[in-house]
Amino acid sequence: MSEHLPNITRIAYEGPKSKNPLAFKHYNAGELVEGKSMAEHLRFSIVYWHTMCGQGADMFGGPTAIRPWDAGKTGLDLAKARVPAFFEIAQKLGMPYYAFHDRDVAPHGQTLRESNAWLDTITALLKEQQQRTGIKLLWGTAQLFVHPRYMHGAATSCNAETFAFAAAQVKKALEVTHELGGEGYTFWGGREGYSTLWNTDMKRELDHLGRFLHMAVNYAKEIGFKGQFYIEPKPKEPTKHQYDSDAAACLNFLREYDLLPHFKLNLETNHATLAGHSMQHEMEVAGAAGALGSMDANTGDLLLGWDTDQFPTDIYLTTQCMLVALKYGGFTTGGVNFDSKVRRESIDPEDLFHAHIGGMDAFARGLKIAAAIRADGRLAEFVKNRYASWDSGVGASIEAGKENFRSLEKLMLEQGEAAACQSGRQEFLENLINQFL
Ligand code: XUL
Ligand code: CO
Repeated sequence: MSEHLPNITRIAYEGPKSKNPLAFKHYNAGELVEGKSMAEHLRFSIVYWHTMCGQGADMFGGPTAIRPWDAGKTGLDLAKARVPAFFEIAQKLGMPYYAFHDRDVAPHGQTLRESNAWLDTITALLKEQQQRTGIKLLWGTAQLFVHPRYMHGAATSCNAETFAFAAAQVKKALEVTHELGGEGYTFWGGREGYSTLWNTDMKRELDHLGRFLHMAVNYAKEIGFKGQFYIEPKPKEPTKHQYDSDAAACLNFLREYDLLPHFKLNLETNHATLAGHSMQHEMEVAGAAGALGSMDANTGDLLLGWDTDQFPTDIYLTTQCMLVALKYGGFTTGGVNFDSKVRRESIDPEDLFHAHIGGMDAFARGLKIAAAIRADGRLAEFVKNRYASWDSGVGASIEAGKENFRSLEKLMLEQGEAAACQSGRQEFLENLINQFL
């Protein structure tokens, strides 16, 4: 196989003192943390859409990226040329997983039949590359938002035939994901939401979305696909109000439509911040509901209010993510999926390497720091003690369901006042965390 980037070899772990920009300083795949290798904890994944299709275009200007494998090609030829280039990058980065949309890997055809045929052609190439490299599919998805037919949404469109087309597209994407041994399948809302309530029957649209997801669950059973289904919350962009706005809204929707047994959440950092939450909050909400599935790792920009999808480099953030992940038993079906893109001005293929190396190192550090905080035990001990009043006496009795308003009123009338509150010690705890960074 001819290499596109002969000057870049397999990225090695060289340790924190290395000055080689094309080496890992912290991500040491085989190193054990809490008895499991870093690779097993983090289950890194690279995405096809940003890595191969992201060309640096924005609302004010066209593509800027230099991608030698793209040169002079269009349509299916371009799609074919991208497959080996993608796997070369993924393999050199030591990525165990990847993720894609149907229309990232293969182009839109004139008809559904043509699109499906092209997707089959590319699926065969993806399969060959997976076999050659050992890289696996973390999850597949269908792109239900670019084509004009999806202008009003897909499963939540006012146009019933758009719903039908989306169903056909997801059917095919599920088959392809299954064919490639995908460990999951993700639904991100795309345009499942609304721009104005003046033209929207929200209840009807939500019912349709529930029905659509049940059809997916049923079809997966029919073809024997056992991968994990995920919903990826996002509050806005492209629509003003997306139905899957945050973790809590998704969980509520899944419960209301009896879908919770079939779905977990794929949480994305920049989506969390757009929703006015921290990623730690979103992960905690999902984890507490037993629905922490996977994460789309990236970050927003404090000064920009949109989905900038930057690579994560903030160790405070990755430490928080890994603390929650470890608390809830870590990623099993999911992983740390870099739904991140290089900046428009970072035009060289080499920038794709700096970006992913930085993200992987940031998460490896976050993992090590989180494990150190857990081994130290002071943080967990503090939280445990803060709730000590629930471990005995009236607290234990309330938790056991043995009290009611009358009994509690009686107790407080006898005592006259509740026990004094103790300090929350936020600053003490912030200092404690900083000791590990
Ligand atoms: C959009 C986004 C998507 C999903 C997959 O903001 O995050 O790329 O991850 O459709
Ligand atoms: Co995403």
